[in-house]
Amino acid sequence: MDIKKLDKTVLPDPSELKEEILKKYPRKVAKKRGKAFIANDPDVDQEIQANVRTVPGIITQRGCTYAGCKGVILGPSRDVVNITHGPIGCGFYSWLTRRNQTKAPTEKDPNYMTYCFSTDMQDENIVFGGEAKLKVAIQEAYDMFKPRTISIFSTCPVGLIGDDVHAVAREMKEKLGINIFGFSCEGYRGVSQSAGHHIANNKIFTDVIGIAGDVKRKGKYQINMMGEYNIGGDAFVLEKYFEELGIDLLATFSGNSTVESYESAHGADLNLVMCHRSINYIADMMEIKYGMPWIKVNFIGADATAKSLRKMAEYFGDAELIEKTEALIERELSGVKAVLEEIRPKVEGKTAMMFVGGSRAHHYQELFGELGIRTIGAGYEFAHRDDYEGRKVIPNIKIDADTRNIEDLEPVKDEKYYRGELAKQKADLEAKGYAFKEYDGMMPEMDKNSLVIDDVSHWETEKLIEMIKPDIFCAGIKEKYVIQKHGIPLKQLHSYDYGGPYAGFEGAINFYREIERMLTTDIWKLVDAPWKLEPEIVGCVVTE
Ligand code: CFM
Repeated sequence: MDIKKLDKTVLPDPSELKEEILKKYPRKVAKKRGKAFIANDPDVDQEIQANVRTVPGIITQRGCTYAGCKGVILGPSRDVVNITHGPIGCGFYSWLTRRNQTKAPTEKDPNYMTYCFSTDMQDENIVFGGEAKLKVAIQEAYDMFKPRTISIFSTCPVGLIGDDVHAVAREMKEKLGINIFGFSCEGYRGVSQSAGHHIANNKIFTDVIGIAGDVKRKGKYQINMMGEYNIGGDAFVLEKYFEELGIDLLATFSGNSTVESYESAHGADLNLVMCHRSINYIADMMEIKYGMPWIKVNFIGADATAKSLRKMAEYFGDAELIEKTEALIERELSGVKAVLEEIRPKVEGKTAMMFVGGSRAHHYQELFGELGIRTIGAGYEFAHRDDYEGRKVIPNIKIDADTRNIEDLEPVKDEKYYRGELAKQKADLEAKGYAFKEYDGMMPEMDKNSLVIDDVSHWETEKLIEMIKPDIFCAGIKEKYVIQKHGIPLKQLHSYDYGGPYAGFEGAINFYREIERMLTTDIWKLVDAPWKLEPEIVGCVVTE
């Protein structure tokens, strides 16, 4: 069933609009920003500038390397004590208050996600060094919680003063006999949180995955789900589907997960990659070391979910599994279709813009497409060119000093745990046209003349609103109230505005209803930007 039927009228050429926005900048800045600002043409290979430093002074929506490492990748695992080595603000603001949900099987199972651990560095530690304080913090956390794993996250000052978190980790690991490792993920280490993803991927790969050694098989089909962070309970929905299909989910990186589960993730037969940006490194490295292939999936959107489930079943090739998968899809899609028939006529033809992270600005276009809403502008905050243009451009991506700053590991085949039969299965399927390790990126799927903008700035966002006025805007909390004051509803796609889940079929239904609610209310017509009604600054001039 093709539930998408987009209006294919060609959008107007946005070149003038682009000029208008860029002309405010100094010449050099305009030239640089211009390369990140594309009038899309899906039939032509266009290069976008991505993953480069934001021009100082521009208000970006990006986060820091520490945020990507701690907040995104390791944060959602519940059985690890994540210690922020740094001033208290870094720990406080990365406290997981943004709805990475988790469910420990019993009350006795560890769940440290509600806590915030920090060494609370003071001036004195900055001057005389913070290693001693870090050791005390690790000891204290160990005495209190007896966790199986402790990890340490470096913040900016740690890198500046040269504390060796890795040496401390080694010493305390030896002393306490549990797994302890540190991350050199100082906020400034990369151009955005994307660097933090890479750093986290590396350490999880070297220090966690596979350390369980020999593990007994759980069942016939074993998978890992990668790049699914359980925002709003998305992972719970997918877990239900896997269970129904008789698929054993060994580990999810990292929504609703435990570090303990990563230790035996090398037993999977297949890795599913949801957020390509944040986790492709581990997927690639696991294939080299253990032989398990990976496929890109997308569980945002009903059609996309069906396609991804089918692709997974096809990989295993078992008739019974394929039949079960088809039954699940048929049952769920009939529910989806009923809701869509009710909602789509009310919102069809509206327009959306979305500027989010490193994967959602693409994935969520599926859901809007199903509603007949057209995405006329989209971009990522910190993605790389491959997330826009597809993995085919990876060999051509220029390696700059900022990228070189992050280590590229060179894994080798694991003599004991490499699964030769999986590599063979992959080759057989590939011969039949099945695509592995493939991601075409966002731009080929967007309409001609839609705007694609990387690292959109605050100024540009306001201009887009003023000049284009989309019916709905998707971004995060930093943009939300500015946009809404312009009379345009903003749907947060980082925290889901405390709604969700939006993954899978039931998630799609939740999303349709939410968008209907936001688009059909009259409240936005009543909003006028406050500065239009009253002057922002009042002054007076006194003359004699
Ligand atoms: Fe991947 Fe993410 Fe995202 Fe991301 Fe993020 Fe996020 Fe995101 Mo916010 S890992 S790239 S660094 S899907 S935190 S769970 S919502 S920006 S689009």
